[in-house]
Amino acid sequence: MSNIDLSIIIPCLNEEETIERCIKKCFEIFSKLNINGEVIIVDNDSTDHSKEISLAAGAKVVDNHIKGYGASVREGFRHACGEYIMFADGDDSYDFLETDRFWAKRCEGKMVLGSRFKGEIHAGAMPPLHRYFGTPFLTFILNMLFHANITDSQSGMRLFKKTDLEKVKLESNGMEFASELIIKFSLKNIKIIEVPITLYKDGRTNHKPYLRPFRDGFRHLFYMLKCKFNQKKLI
Ligand SMILES: Nc1nc2c(ncn2[C@@H]2O[C@H](COP(=O)(O)OP(=O)(O)O)[C@@H](O)[C@H]2O)c(=O)[nH]1
Ligand SMILES: [Mg+2]
Repeated sequence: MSNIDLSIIIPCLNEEETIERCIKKCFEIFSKLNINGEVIIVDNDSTDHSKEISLAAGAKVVDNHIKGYGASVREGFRHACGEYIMFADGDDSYDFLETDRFWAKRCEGKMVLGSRFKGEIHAGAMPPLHRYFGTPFLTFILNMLFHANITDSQSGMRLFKKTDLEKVKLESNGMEFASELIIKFSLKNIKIIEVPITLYKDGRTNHKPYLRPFRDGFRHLFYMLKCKFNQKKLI
């Protein structure tokens, strides 16, 4: 058995400007909580210095050659040794020092989901289209179809027990992975509890977000409908 309490997974594609700051915050929160933690950076053939910076900052680096946010987080799961697993973005938009809120609520049979809508969204952190339409709309549909009873289905900061993760079979490679995890946990009666979190404007200056609102919005929607039609097979 591993003696790691918490594995933090960070999917990373060319985040050399922000990844070190994220990793440092993870180690800071491990020592504040007095737990054994590991940080796993899942890199998708970054062409900048993300990998070298991550290794120097003390993280484990995993190479993933299947492109996509979902594919990368799932690859991180395969390498995680902790009793609990958390993941969040590497663009410094989520604050890893808020991990204590998740840790305080950790529990077998529950996922702790960070809700930006119950917390604070800083100016410029989320485009108005996502904030006032896309995320509330996808959350509404997901709640309606799967009774998840949440406020932020697209939140990228989540914590759960590794043994709960082992109960679900995941398949998404793209951003629709965010919906897939909520759907599959809900179908297994793993309750989702929310904690308020803060969303900051990301720390990047050299590239735009990877999320493409229309393409990814439709992928979420189609994926939810696909799961609803196949619900019996997924339980
Ligand atoms: N490894 C890997 N990471 C990715 C990929 N796409 C996005 N990411 C990472 O996933 C996180 C979220 O991406 P981001 O562009 O901030 O999405 P948004 O904030 O939802 O618009 C960041 O840490 C990205 O570096 C990918 O294809 N591969
Ligand atoms: Mg981002």
